[in-house]
Amino acid sequence: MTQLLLAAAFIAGCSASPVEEGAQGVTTQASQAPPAKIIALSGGSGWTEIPVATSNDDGSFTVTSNLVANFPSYAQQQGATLLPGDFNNDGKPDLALTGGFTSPGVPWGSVPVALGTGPGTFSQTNAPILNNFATYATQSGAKAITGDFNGDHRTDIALTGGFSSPGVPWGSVPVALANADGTTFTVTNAPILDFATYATQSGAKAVTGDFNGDGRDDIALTGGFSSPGVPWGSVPVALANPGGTTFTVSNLPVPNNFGTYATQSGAKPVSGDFNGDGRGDIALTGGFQSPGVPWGSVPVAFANAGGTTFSVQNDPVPDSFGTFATQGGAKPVAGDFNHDGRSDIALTGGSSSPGVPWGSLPVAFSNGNGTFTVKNKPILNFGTWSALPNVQAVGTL
Ligand SMILES: [Ca+2]
Ligand SMILES: [Ca+2]
Ligand SMILES: [Ca+2]
Ligand SMILES: [Ca+2]
Repeated sequence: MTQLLLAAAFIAGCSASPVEEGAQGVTTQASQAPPAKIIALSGGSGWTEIPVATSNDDGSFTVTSNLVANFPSYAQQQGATLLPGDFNNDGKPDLALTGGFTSPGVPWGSVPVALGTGPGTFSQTNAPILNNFATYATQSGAKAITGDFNGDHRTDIALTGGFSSPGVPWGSVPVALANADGTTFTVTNAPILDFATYATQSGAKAVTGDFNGDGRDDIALTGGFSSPGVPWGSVPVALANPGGTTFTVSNLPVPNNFGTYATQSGAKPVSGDFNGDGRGDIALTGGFQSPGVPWGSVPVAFANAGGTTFSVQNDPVPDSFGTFATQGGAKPVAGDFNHDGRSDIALTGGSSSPGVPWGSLPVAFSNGNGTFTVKNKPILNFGTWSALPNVQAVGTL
């Protein structure tokens, strides 16, 4: 299937402009059907398509892979990070890229966006972005995350964890708020002193979610060490203020060793609303309790009212999900894959042994109380594609 993608390169190159402009001219209204829950891939060498796995609600996925002008090649450029969202609020999943370099030392000055046009199809744009946002996205430590920070239902992009120079953390959080077209952004860069420093500490990973349920997405950090060997005992949270450009920061203790689990080898945080109460939560997968011994559970920190404290569950997860999550290349992707209002966790990119990619896609469907029901259905090519070098996977809508 890789060869098919490669063979299509010439077709994409010849037809790029007409396809792109034609698709952009279509202005359909949002479908009333429930939004698809998809996992998209990008970044594979030579790819000219965007592979998409659309959930069928039962743990199986329908896989498509369609040509998209330019975006797949941008995704292969150095530093490019794939981001999910619905940037124009039409109910169709979109993709964006930040952090790339045009050539060594020359950051992009734009944000490539692939707007969803239908099941598994996209229309590519690449509009300039101002105020150094594209440069910030390439600075040391910078990580791009997406969420609707101003609550207008269009996905926005924020950056955390960057250093303005060696040893000097940013003191601000750059935010790119999506404009109505979903392809251009309004950039701000307001101060957020302590939080910006926390985000640069060893091990810190940022996730987004609406932790206080006010309709604006917020940013949380887990996995950090306050000093070598000393895991955080808290979860720093930056709650988005009205307007989505400034944040109110808290840093309150988190119970039941969640802060320690988040620092254990292999642990990866993923955010979603795992109990369907309207507030974002944080789950951890992929960790080892000791060398060679994968977790047999999924720790979940459920946001309490207010969004600054969490209640932690750490219940056993069945069917080897904990082990799968530790296998080479496995990455958790959150989405509501069965449309029950609770976020679930899928694993992509794993290999059962070196050079043997999974032929299935494990999904842990949240039961809402910290436990999960696991499915692991065949998904042949998608498993192979997602395990290829440099491929990034994101879940959206
Ligand atoms: Ca969209
Ligand atoms: Ca927004
Ligand atoms: Ca919020
Ligand atoms: Ca929740």
